[in-house]
Amino acid sequence: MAQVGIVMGSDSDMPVMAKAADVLEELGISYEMRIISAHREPDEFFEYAKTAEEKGFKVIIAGAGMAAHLPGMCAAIFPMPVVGIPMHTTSLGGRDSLYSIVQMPTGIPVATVAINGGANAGILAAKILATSDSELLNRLKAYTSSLKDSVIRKDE
Ligand code: RP5
Repeated sequence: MAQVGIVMGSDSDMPVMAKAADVLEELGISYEMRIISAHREPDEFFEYAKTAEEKGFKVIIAGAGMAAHLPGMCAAIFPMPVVGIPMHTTSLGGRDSLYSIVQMPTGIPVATVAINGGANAGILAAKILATSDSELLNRLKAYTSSLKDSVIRKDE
């Protein structure tokens, strides 16, 4: 059973979303990845969001661009945390995506990472899961230490 659902609005989002998946794999977290457009296939989207809890997801990572309603609509339906990734766009540089995802109404938050912040979305999802998984927390600590080591190496 997958712990994390990764969902994106288009296959054009895949290069960014794959970075979230890479982090989850590195940390030993199971995930299911889907491409579902909330606008182009609303029935499929609602089915996905409504069944996400019974499928066992503890977090959803949702990425979309432009009028990026997918993460917010996941948060409206799925009762556990949703991490949103705004996609960079050629017309407005991703500000359209960012504002669409981050400006949620009170009561329906989306934990929004930076534009194209796929890796950080994976890390944030891992940190959420680590609040109730001490072994994962240890793996996350090792991951964070490895980042520190890489900074030190660059300084030498
Ligand atoms: C959004 O529109 C998707 O998330 C994607 O970022 C953007 C463009 O989609 P395509 O026209 O490339 O399919 O729904």
